[in-house]
Amino acid sequence: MATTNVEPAGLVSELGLDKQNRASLGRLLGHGSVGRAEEGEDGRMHATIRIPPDELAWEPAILALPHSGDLELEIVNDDENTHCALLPSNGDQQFLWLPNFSRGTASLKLNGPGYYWFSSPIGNDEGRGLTGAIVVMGESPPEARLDRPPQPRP
Ligand SMILES: [Cu+2]
Repeated sequence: MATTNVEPAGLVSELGLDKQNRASLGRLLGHGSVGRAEEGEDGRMHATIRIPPDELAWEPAILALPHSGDLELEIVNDDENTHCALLPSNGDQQFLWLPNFSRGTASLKLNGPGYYWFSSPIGNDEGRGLTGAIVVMGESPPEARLDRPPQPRP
């Protein structure tokens, strides 16, 4: 369930995260690494996100999913402090407590492309950097598209 981390700027560009109206609405989360979820043979996507010691950052801070669907996400807290994870899942949220040197697994369902924020909303974790995004690539399903003429896109 490894997540591949590539040189951030290159992958941000490759995924189309640095241009309006491509994978997302624009450049966000200028700091931190980018990783991709892997497709499992079980039809689910898998990824691991770590909190490295003494950095107050998610690794990766931006997790890209190749398309919408189910994600098995393992979160590892290698820090000497307790953190937590508040994670998105189809309009709902899931919460994991992450005591120091612990790990937890969340099963998330993200059925549409877009940006989904996650964070550790305890203490001042968010203010110190524990915010991240799951970016779901791909187009909206036809039934979710507006019935209107094609719009100009840059
Ligand atoms: Cu797939």
